[in-house]
Amino acid sequence: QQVAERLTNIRAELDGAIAILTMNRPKALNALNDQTLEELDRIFTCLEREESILGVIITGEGKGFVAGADISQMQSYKSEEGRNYANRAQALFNKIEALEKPVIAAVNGYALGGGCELSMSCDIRIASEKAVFGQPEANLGVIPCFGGTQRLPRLVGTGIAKELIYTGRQVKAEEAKSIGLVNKVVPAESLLDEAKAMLRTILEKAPMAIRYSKVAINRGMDVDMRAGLELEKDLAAITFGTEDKQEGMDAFLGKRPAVFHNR
Ligand code: CO8
Repeated sequence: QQVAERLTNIRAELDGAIAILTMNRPKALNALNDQTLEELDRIFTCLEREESILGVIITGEGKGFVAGADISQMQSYKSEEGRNYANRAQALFNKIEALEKPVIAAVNGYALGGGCELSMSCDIRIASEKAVFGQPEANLGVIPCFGGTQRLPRLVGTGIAKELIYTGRQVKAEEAKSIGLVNKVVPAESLLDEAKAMLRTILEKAPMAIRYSKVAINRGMDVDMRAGLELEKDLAAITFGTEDKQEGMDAFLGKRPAVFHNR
């Protein structure tokens, strides 16, 4: 609550156990300036600690989700400042990706450059029909460096990632879905409801099963198959030791709904 009150570029609201973060600097299509990065960082530090918040949705106000890093701020940067900026944003996006709670990007409009990269640090992307994705950095003489050269090929494959990064071509929602960049395309007016509905479905499951699935998938993408399978085994063993595992299996066999307690 205290964090939410001190924000200027992001609106943070609670809907039950779901935190809804709305990027809210519509005059600049929610471009990521220093202040916005700092606010996102503060929010995610809080989300890591706050046990009553179980899932997160990130969306944008106006016609932008996030139209990238703030170009007016970067205009004067030279090599070292560019590296520092990339370093800072990468650390933040890693933190978002590593949050042990499900995070959905509800992409309402332009998700370009750092905005596309922000959406890719979330677990799942739901796009409104108005959403537009792209990595236009080459137009500006730089490369995607908030994780785009790494996360985009992991999501869509190297061939399409290279095409999008080399050409800077913008991709509308339906095409983004066809290449695997987004999970689902929905009408603009139902975007937030759809994101909440998917998150609620996830939150009905055993929380530790979701958390360890996320850890297994994310860490698994960074290591070879053998190491990933070892990790999967270890995390599975942890879930087999939980009360929620017993509840889930007892409930199935007892033909009743499970009630999970995150234990
Ligand atoms: N940064 C700063 N301001 C922006 C940005 C941005 N990324 N995007 C839009 N704005 C501003 C515009 O300047 C404009 O401001 P003003 O009203 O004061 O002129 C306002 O938002 C509205 O934008 P437009 O008038 O351009 O709106 P349109 O509907 O005509 O166009 C577009 C929308 C197509 C989204 C267009 O605004 C655009 O192309 N924006 C830039 C997109 C872009 O290139 N993003 C990538 C930035 S680079 C990045 O994210 C990664 C950086 C990696 C390097 C970092 C290391 C240093």
